[in-house]
Amino acid sequence: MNQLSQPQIQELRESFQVLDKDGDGVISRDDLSAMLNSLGQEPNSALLSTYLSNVPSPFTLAAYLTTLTTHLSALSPRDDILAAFAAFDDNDDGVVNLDLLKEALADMGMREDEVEKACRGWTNKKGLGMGGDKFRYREFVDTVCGKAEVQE
Ligand SMILES: [Ca+2]
Repeated sequence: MNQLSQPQIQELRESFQVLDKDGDGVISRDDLSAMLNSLGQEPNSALLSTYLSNVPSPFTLAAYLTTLTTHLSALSPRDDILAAFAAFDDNDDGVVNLDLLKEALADMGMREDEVEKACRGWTNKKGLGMGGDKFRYREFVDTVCGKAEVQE
């Protein structure tokens, strides 16, 4: 997985422009120093060299995107997604209230039909004493991201 979505690229492009203080398309030692200064840091020369030795040179927008894409794909999306659902799971039983979840996803900018489609198949219909439809998120994550087994 090596693809960023358009909104992600746009966001990264904007963050690059913030880092590229003098706007010449390359994040240089001076840019980095100025950025750290603006964060209240006073970087010494050795620290700057350490940062810059970890990134491609010249550190252009293309290099920046490639570097961040590599870092992003190294994260574990499965755990991130599980953690996001678990925040709605008060009694930790692997299901969440579907209405709450729908609201949250809508808040995150998902359209209602997208939410319906995403939740279909992992939903327990409302039953007596159930207090509303439930979404079986653990099964959902297992299906979408694969089980937690380590491969390789
Ligand atoms: Ca620059």
